[in-house]
Amino acid sequence: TQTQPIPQQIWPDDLAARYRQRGYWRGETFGQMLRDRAARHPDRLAVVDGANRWTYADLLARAESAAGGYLTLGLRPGDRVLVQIPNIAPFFPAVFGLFLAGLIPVYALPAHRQTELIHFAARSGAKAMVIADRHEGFDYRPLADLVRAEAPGIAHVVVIGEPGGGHVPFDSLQAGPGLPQVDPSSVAFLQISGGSTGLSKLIPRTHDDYIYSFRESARICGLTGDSVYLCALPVAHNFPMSSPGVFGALHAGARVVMAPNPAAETAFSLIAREGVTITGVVPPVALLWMAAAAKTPHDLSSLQVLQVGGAKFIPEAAARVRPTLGCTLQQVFGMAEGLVNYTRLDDPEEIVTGTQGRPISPDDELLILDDNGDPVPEGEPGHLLTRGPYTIRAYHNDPSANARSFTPDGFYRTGDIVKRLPGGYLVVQGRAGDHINRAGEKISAEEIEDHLLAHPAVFDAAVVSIPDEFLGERSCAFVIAAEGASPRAPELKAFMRGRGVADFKVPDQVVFVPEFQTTAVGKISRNVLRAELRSRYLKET
Ligand code: J2J
Repeated sequence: TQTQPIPQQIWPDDLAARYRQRGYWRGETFGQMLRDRAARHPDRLAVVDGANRWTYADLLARAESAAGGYLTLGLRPGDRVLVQIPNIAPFFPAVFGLFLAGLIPVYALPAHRQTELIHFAARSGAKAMVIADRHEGFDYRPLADLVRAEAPGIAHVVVIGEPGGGHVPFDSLQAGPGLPQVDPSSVAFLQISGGSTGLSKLIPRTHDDYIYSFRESARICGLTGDSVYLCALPVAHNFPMSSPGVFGALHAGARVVMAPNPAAETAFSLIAREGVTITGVVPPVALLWMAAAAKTPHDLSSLQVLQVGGAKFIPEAAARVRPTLGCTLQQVFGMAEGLVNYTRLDDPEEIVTGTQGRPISPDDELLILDDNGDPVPEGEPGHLLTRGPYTIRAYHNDPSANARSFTPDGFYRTGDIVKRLPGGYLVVQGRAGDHINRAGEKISAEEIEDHLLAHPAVFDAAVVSIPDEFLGERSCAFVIAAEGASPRAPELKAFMRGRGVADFKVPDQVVFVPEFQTTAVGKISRNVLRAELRSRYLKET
């Protein structure tokens, strides 16, 4: 099943017809979008990083070379290609090249390591990888070699920068004889899910649905050809990619500035130098920026909008954005599976600081249900389910996750507990599922438990989220040592790193316990156990 083509039709015919008829899906592909922008304003700057300043015409020319080169390597339209590229300008020719060639990027984060990458490669049936040589002190080429050794479907590793042995230099890719027609209703790429249970799932997004989401986001966020968007979070994240993110900026004919990291010093100097007008960050980054701006004055006069999302931004912090940074706050509550909510730029202060916004589309259908699946009264908290013109109907190649995460009539169970205020504004109250939202990075408790259980000195492990003033939540692993063993926290952390997982998944804290006391009799669910451990920990500290 791994190399099966991606299914074409994801929405039922009647809904697809409605989304087209209402002008949401316009039959445009990523490739056409770039060609059109390059034709309309070839000399306008499209993408800037520390080393490059490329116009829309430059970007198209580089993307066309890449597209031809990928096909010359033997890749065929519909093939999946694992992409692990940090915030550098060549991200754009690399992925637009894939789009133009009808190839399907699978976006990994720079933080992912071999265990995650091998899973993405296997689940997607990837035939190639595109990576950067090094970034922020890490060499991605040996990592790609590890992945290739375990994922034999990967025939080529294309490297931006110095290729190293056995790899294809990105700069050697040459335009070829003809590029395929790409169907706008087909899957354009696979995004990675935050991962609520078990391993991350692959999210199939089509040209039609994704372009709708960022075109409309760009309008809601006031982007024009004069806007300058700073990409401060890792570009492969759905938020900086599409809300409105880098693609929304390019759709609007604006300029994208790539920040190598979200540190205040990095971001502030780019804001001043490039005249950045809008950027998006997670709450801990917003807190750091506010602290840095309060300490030393910086020229942030060009910045009009700071978007904050990915995790809950508390009202007290939200209220400090304008006084400290001098710009409008926009809260963003979104998910890579689809639905995105924004506070609007002209909303009153109490909406902007106290809610996580309202949906993009009039055709976003939202249900807020109690534990029995019945609608809650207006203003009461409940489980959020959604479907609509840019929310997926199924994960790629994952029947058991699909059975859990979608209702028979196609609603996605977000796992979020929200309440809805008059006007359709949502307030996020919490999560039903067992994941840790660590500074916007979603970590599955089950995935981490499975890694810890692989250690011979661990008898049992339960991973829970603990409130953290700065990160929002941090991860805490409760561990029962195996008979006769006495593992230490640093040893277990080093063990997890050695297994090749993203560093943000390594537990922040390890607490050794003799047993998991439970009040319930018999076998209890992991969810109940985690809830008990969490409340016991919070009581004791
Ligand atoms: C509370 N929880 C939030 C918020 C997301 C835009 C913005 C964010 C994401 C994202 C995204 C939250 N307050 N403001 O894809 O396009 C939590 C919810 C949600 C989960 C999705 C976008 N904003 N969350 O964060 O796929 O629990 O997408 O279901 O990484 O993050 O995570 P993810």
